[in-house]
Amino acid sequence: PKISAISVPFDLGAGRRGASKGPKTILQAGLLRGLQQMGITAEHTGEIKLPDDQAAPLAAEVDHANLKYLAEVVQVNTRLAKEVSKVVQQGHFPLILGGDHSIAIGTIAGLSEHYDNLGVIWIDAHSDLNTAETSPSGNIHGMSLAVSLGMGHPLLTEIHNKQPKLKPENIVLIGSRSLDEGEKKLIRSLGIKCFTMYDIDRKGMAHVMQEAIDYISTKTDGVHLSYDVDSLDPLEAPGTGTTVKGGLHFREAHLAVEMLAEAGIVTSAEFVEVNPLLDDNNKTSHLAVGLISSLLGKQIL
Ligand code: DIR
Ligand code: MN
Ligand code: MN
Ligand code: MN
Repeated sequence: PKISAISVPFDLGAGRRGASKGPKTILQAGLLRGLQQMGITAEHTGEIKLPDDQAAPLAAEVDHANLKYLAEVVQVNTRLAKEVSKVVQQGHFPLILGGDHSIAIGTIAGLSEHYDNLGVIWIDAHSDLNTAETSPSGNIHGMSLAVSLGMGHPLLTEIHNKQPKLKPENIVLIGSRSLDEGEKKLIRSLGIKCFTMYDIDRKGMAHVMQEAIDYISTKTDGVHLSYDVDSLDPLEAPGTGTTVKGGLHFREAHLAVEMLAEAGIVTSAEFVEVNPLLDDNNKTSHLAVGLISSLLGKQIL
């Protein structure tokens, strides 16, 4: 299908500013031109409108509840959910360009309107399974997957109505290496499939991806790929807000999306946490373009 790229220039869900500039630098790195050269029809539907100042008073009120910029996060994600839903309705493939990872709340909310059993492949150094009660930071980008499971502040979980958006058995985490105590407990208690860096080292990325694809494809009616670039090793992806050593190598990161392309199961995707202010010559934006191209079918030969 046609690719509809949606920019979300939002970074208040993260602890540091700059991911708001990610969509522009990813586009400037030649994303659409590259896709067109592959024979793919791709359009840019535009930018999701940023929160207005009206959001500020509510935000101040709830900052104490360990949910930083709650009102702004709610506004942006409500708008994003509508846009994503519209793109699916049109029969196009939603490709969301972040922005910090809090935008997964809106993406998944919009998708959930169209899928009864949405699968999510979450490639990230983190699991983003915190709630206000377990979060060490109060940053909502560390809570987006929990919100999609129906856990967290009602203003977040009730975005775009349907509740919960996701079932724990339809999630696969890949690349995890920085998990908070509350997140580990949740992964264990809900039985969420989790391939940590240990598993990737032990079994190899090809084996892990095959297991992930087999696990998720039989029981879901659509698969969303949520790709946080901090899953990569900081040597490959320096332009991101919360780097963690010991991450995916360049080829492992590409193999993951190449195998997803081959399996033909992915129905939507988002690439998040590219922060050009922390980057080295837009290296991380170019990396994102390479990963997106591979996901959409680019092959070496
Ligand atoms: C940490 C960091 N677990 C938190 N999370 C990040 O603040 O909740 N997620 N950086 O991508
Ligand atoms: Mn159309
Ligand atoms: Mn994340
Ligand atoms: Mn992360």
